[in-house]
Amino acid sequence: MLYVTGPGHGGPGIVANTYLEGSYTEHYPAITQDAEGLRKLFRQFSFPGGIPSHTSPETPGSINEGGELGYSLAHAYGAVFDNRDLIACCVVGDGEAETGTLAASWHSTKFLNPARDGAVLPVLHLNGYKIAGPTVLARMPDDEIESLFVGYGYAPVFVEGDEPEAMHQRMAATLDDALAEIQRIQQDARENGVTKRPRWPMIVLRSPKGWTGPAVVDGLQVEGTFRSHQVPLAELAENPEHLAMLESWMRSYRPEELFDEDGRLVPELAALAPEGERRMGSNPHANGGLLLKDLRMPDWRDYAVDVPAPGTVTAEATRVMGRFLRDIMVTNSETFRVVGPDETASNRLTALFDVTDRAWMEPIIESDSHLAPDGRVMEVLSEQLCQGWLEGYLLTGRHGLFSCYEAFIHIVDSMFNQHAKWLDITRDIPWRRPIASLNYLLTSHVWRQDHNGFSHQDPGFIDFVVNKKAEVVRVYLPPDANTLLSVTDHCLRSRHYVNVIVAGKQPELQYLDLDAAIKHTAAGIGIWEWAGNDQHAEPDVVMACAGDVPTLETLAAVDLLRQHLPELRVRVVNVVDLMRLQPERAHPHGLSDRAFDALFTADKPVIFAFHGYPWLIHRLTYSRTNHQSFHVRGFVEEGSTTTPFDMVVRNGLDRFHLVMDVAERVPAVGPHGPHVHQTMRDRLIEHGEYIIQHGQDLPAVHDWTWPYGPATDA
Ligand SMILES: Cc1ncc(C[n+]2csc(CCOP(=O)(O)OP(=O)(O)O)c2C)c(N)n1
Repeated sequence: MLYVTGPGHGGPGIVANTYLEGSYTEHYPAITQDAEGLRKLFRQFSFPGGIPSHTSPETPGSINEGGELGYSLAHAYGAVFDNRDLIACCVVGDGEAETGTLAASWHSTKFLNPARDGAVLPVLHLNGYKIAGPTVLARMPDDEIESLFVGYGYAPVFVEGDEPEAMHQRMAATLDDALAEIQRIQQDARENGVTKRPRWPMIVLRSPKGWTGPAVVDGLQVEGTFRSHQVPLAELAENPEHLAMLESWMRSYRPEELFDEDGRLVPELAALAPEGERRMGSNPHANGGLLLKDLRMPDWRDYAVDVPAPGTVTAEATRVMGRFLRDIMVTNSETFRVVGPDETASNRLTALFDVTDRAWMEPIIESDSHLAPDGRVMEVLSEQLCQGWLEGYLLTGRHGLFSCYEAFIHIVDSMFNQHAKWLDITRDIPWRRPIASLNYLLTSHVWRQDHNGFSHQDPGFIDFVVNKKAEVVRVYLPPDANTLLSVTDHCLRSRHYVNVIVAGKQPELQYLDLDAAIKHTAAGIGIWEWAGNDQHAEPDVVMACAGDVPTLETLAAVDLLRQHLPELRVRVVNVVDLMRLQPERAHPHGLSDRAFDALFTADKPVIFAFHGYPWLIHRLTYSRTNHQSFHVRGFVEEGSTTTPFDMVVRNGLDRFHLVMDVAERVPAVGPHGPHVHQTMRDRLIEHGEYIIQHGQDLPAVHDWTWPYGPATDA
């Protein structure tokens, strides 16, 4: 049984109980089970260098950081998927229940298979208030609450009152009934097969906020009101009356009956707790790295696309990746899931449906496609729910991938934030074991949204990701299918990171054969010798690129440069691992200044075509020797419903603008500059005329391929 506590300040509940059962002291030996240990436990609470007032990574038995409310129920469900013997009891605060993520999470039962998965027992705690006002749910009458949760598919049972003794008995009996019902549901499904979605039990607990705390403080009612939130008695050092109230409040729990003279819990109470791993603070599911096993991975090389010469054949990178994921799904049929907001097929990971379906416990009708109770692809149109489920799944020791439209991954910015913090903090907690990385595939990206337009165009998630500690974030921009395969393999084997992979799903030119892809992704950044002509001297210009579309535009620009400025020495540098751009002191993947200067030169112009917002490249490279020569082009918020090439034109990332940059900025171009510039300007005008007439890109653009033959001939 896993305990997940959602409400704002439920943290002390789990800290206190893990202390009483002994597991806290095992994790933190300085917090001994005697008066001295008790003192330390109390003193560290909400104190500098101590522990926060909500559950946190330091809390034994917790997989939920309770600071940012809303994720407890999604985490609980994520934890029990494929964990048939696990029950997660999840207390949901009525304030927390107002958040969007929590509101969506109730629907998780539609994806929970009682034969294969464990169960969640939600306890909705209607204590009436959040920080400063009433909660929406608590002011609803019981009949409406009942209708709401029956509508969500639960069988709610109410435990209501304010008399502690009676309430304890009622709660204990209700818990027994709920657990018996869960077992009955599971046994039925496991013995007779899954026929329909069960009506899972849940508990609605109505109790006063600040229950058993000080009733009235300074003439104001506190117990049972919002005033009891967090700190019911303030300024204890200066206010002897408050101090006396605190003492009588604490004494009301009769500690002398609970602890012996040395401050140890009396034996008959200590004996009530379960033993060993059954204790809430010692449950290995709450320290998932203990249970984590490597994925059984097929060899990604077997899925590689044949690339006889760079830039001549096309493939859909994510479709190729889908075949790899399909076989990973087969060999890891209980420990790997793919989540996404209804986009697995749209993102072309369709091969997954050769071996599994979308998880679905609702009725299935004939016209449906790939739905089944035992499906392993988790699709729900709530990015938050996808994220929360996957986090819960990973935190309990399994593996997964979240595939999402690039623009809409922003919906989970804050959840990513919290997860990255969790990873960061747990790196320094010795008893927490590393978990599998959280892997994002961001596709349907900014540069290929021909019909959807501006709403679907935003490459900014990676800007946000790189704010996080370098130790826990990685960003990859594989330019083609083989590099995507290699990056995927790497990410799925990694531990304790957030990996963001940005890759296109449309048919696109392929550049690297298997051998070249292995080398390029291992290095993360490198000169594409076959694309440049600077083999025997310093280049006059470095054409750098990161991302599939910028790589295409850069190579097409290099082709134009070869035609119009054949004397110009051009170097092409491609970046797969964005973190290579940072100095080694800033990120573990960072290049040394020497290595960076060797690639980008100390003083030559660098024209950098980037998938995302240009400022990110400046941010990552600002301290490099040659930074003042970096001219970066990327998405500058010029979104539209237009042709693929027009999108890059509008943002100045196209081949013609890149050549114009060279003409303007590279001294070696000399007097040819204005002429080349004008030729490119004319091409842009032709492009504009053509798309208005034909609604599609010029054949010379659309059908462009790399004309210089196999890599070895370049
Ligand atoms: C997403 C989010 N918004 C706001 C807050 C600030 N906050 C902390 S506690 C709290 C009230 C929580 O109420 P509830 O979930 O009912 O918990 P309880 O009353 O049991 O403390 C709020 C709004 C937060 N922690 N997270």
